[in-house]
Amino acid sequence: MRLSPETVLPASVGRPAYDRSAQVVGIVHIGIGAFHRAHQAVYTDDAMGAGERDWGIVGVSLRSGDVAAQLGPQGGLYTVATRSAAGSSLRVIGAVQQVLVASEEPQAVVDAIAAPATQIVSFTVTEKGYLRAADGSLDLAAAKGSSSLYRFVGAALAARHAAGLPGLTLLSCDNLANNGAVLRRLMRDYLAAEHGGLAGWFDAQCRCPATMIDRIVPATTDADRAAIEGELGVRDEGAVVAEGFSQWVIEDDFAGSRPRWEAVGAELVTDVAPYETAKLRMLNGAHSALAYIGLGKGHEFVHQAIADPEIRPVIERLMRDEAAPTIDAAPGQDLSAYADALLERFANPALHHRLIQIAMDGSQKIPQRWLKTLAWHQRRGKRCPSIEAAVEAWIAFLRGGAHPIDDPLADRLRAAVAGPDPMQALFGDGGLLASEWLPD
Ligand code: CS2
Repeated sequence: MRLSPETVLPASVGRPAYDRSAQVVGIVHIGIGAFHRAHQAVYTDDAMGAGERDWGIVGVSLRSGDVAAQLGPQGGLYTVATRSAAGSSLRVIGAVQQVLVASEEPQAVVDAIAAPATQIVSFTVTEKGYLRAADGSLDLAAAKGSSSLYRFVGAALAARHAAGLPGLTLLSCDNLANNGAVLRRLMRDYLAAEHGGLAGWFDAQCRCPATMIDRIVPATTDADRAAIEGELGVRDEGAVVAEGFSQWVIEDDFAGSRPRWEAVGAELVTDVAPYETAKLRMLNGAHSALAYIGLGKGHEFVHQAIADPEIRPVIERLMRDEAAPTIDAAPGQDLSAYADALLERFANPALHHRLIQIAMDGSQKIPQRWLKTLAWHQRRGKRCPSIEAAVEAWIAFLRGGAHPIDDPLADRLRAAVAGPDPMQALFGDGGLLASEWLPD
């Protein structure tokens, strides 16, 4: 038996506190992976539970049909299992109404974004999904490709413009520095190239707020699905597993209306930068260091690596002495308390967060996680022993052959580390990664 709207759930399991069938779709989300389902969709479910109306979500997968196959037969329902040392709790989320697979039904994706009731298009397409060239500009050839977010959004914006409909808010929820401004620039460049007259309308009618999104969401395993089935009494192929902690900081700059996410825990602010920078350089920077150093020492999970007495001090130093001084904290933002909280979150033994999952796409993650910090200190004549150790561990990982390299630049990375000067080939002038940091 599969989870469905007819399932009678055990009393202990949370469920939508609103009439799902009465909600119109207001959000199209591109990249409906586990992270969206455990984060933004939960806030939106809470907002509708608190009385907000018509913020149903249409999820889009750009390539794979997996999530559509998981959620389609379940009427869009899925479970979020929250896990901590103290125990686990389950909650069924109802915000997602439908999942479309862009490669199979491209026009349906364009129609969903162009629908008059749609106000927001949000994105979790990972760093590489923005299709940037090494210098950060739009890779136009890739952006014209069949699985490019720009193609679908561009066609839908053109349809809205032609129909005299208002613009949209494009909400990037990915771990990029200045994610809103980056998306705005790339989208604008795409429109200028492909939909000539639309760039001016886009500037006037659309908004791209910055966001900082945070919740640790390991990939769901078969063992997770089996455990959740045991508790739920039915099979949920779309279940996701997450830590209890969740944070969402959003720049309050929307084109039309938006759910009152601030009523359910999100922070709507004028400047996201201090939160985003702290998260990228401290949390994500530490994560990537844990991944490469931890894998090098034979660990499998984050909680094991952070418990290693040789690794933990390296990570503490990376966060407190290397990353934190580079951040202009917002009033009331306590970076030392943030580091304490991160160490506790990494140590969560109930969350089996694989280091190899974090090690993926290093070329896309490392610039905003490590290189900005390295450059900041280099400008002041200082070194960062922890991040430098992490860079060495990444190079060893790329050379090692013990793990497959899952990265859009995999072949070029392998060639770079096989050559005589990997540091120069990776980070030096004309190197593979856009870098303000020049190794000695
Ligand atoms: C992780 C992130 O896989 C990774 O690269 O660092 O997914 C991290 O778990 C999230 O950003 C936490 O919010």
